Amino acid sequence: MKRKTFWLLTALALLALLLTACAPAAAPTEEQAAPEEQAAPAGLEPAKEIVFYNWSEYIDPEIYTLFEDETGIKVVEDNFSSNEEMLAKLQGGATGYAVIVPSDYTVSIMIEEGMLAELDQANIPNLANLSEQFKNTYYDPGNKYCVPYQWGTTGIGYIDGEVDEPTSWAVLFNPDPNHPAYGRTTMLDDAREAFAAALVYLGYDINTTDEAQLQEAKDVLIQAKAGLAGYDSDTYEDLLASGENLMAHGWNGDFLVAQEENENIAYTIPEEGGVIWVDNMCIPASATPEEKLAAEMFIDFILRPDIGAMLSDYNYYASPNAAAEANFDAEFLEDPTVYPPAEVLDKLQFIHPVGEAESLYQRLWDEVKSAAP
Ligand code: SPD
Repeated sequence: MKRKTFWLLTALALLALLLTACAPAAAPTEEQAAPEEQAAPAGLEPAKEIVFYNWSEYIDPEIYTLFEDETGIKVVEDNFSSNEEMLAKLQGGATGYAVIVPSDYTVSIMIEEGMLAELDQANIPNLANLSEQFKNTYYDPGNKYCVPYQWGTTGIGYIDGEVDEPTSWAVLFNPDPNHPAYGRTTMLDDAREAFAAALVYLGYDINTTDEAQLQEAKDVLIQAKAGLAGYDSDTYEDLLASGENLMAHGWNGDFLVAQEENENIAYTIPEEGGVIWVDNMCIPASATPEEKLAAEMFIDFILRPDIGAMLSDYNYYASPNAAAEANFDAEFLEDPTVYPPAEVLDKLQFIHPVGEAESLYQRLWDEVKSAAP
């Protein structure tokens, strides 16, 4: 076995451990080829139009055209910038969304609150294309409610050559006025991601509910503000590509996409560690039966090997779809920014739901946002 292949398999095995840590064991399922055509079940007509509520710049719009050409169903996209924004909108009673894309811990919260519809897996035969480790995640064993969409990590992007590789989160939390990125750095506008970075820097569990530790994390987040140009989850990679900023807390694939425009963009996970996450396609409980059927057809379409490959080719995130991975080129499969090596994976943690402490995180985050730099 080639060294790189061995390394990739080791990394995926570690990911499997992280993902299934709290889940019961699943019976292995044979991978099967994707059917070429997906027929709608008899008796119910799918909606003619559905709304896909997704993170920004996370899907190739050509996929909508291909889906519509084949099924006649039009997909309209709406975007959110954080799990909390999407959750608040749905908790506030928003309807009309057929497919949403929450991350792992938010799936747990939504299942607990009865906000997700159970999938009719008979309408999603391409589920068989998922890698084994994504069929039995700790937050949705057996894909009862959701189907993994893409996965990735949270770290720091920077302009190589202008900024030394940030090997510690201290570069954000202990800002130095003489650092070239001082005042030209952004952090994600995302409560759980921001607290995760601060907590990992302080050596605490990123899912702590200890109020003293969270206060300490709040203090370093406020301390970081002196060196920040702002909080941004949607355009931070463009601001690096244009040269306006030199450093950003963000998601691995976004930096790789921006690298197309500025080849000096690099990505690293500081030595204290970082976040690993899986985003998922789910159907809100509020979807009508027609929307739900159309949503399941869309999810099945995304799970095709060719469409899964188009997705990663566009957003540069790793795919949970084993059949799609077979279409990836070696350069992508061996890119450590996409598939972290085992020693990095070892230092990554999933964000988990923190129950009643969710509101404490939110209150402290509001205090961070409103504090003077
Ligand atoms: N541009 C799309 C980025 C999607 C990132 N989702 C990650 C959420 C992790 N908390």
